[in-house]
Amino acid sequence: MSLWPRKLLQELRDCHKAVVLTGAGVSAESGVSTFRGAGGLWEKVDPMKMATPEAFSGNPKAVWEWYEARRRQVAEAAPNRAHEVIAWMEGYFPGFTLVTQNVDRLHQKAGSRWPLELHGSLWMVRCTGNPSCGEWEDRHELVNLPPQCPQCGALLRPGVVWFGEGLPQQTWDEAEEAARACDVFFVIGTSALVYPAAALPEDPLSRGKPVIEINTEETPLSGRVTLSLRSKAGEALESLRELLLGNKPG
Ligand code: BV8
Ligand code: ZN
Repeated sequence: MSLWPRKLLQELRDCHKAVVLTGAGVSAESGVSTFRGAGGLWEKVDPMKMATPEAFSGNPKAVWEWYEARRRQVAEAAPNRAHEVIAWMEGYFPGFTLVTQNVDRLHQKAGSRWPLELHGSLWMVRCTGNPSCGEWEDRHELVNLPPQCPQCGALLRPGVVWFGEGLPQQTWDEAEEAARACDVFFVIGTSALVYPAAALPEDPLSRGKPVIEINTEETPLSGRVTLSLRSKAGEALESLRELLLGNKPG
């Protein structure tokens, strides 16, 4: 019995503009820690003590050490089947937008060309100087923590969006625009608790468009979407690709 109803498969084959919103659950099968749930990052660390501007200004070294540990974990990680199928979807659907809350850049490693990174990236650093020297990609091991800006000597901070901080405006605007224009919306591997990202499915839901959730657990969205698959992202997406390519009867 297929996870994917035949009628929905036909709608997907006829779809013009697809949007995929991903969360940490998509990277779980790559060995990258999620935030909530068993073994999640927030089990060991209070987010308000590590993922806020106040936490950083209060103890920049501790915050940097936490982010460095995550950078190291991610640097060893390889994209998994979920990332690969999502990269494949970019070429399958005539219009496709990937919106991610993830900061690990595994989507890019799997070949996704333009993920909208709502919460920034572990590989970006930003000068806290006033005025700031800007933000840039930094992929090497940061030795002396907290690192200093090579231009002005001010502290560098991780280029991620912390609680209480606004999302990058243009990235958010593009994500909202894609959600408003899509005719199918996938929500994959997110607890759908963090706003404003968690609000993105509202528009396609209000327009009666198919909203498909893939998650190993129930979320606040599960009872409201067209289809909520209780499955690992890699498995469900691999079976979807096979069905859309016609390898298996739907
Ligand atoms: C904003 C940093 C306004 C980067 C993150 C009180 C104080 C301050 C703010 C607020 C407040 N109350 C509410 C808010 C708003 C707040 C918010 O939503 N809080 C929630 C918790 C209530 N939002 C904000 O603060 C945002 N900014 O509102 O600013 C503003 C506006 C303009 C100008 C100024 C200010 C900022 C939000 C971004 C916060 N930064 N992280 C980092 O360190 O990584 S959030 C953090 O949670 C991560 O970034 C992550 O992206 C995000 C969401 O988590 P998920 O990705 O969903 O991961 P999670 O572990 O939760 O879930 C994984 C799921 O996968 C689970 O459901 C699991 O079942 C599933 N799963 C597991 N394995 C698999 C699987 N599914 C499929 N397959 C598997 N194999
Ligand atoms: Zn600087």
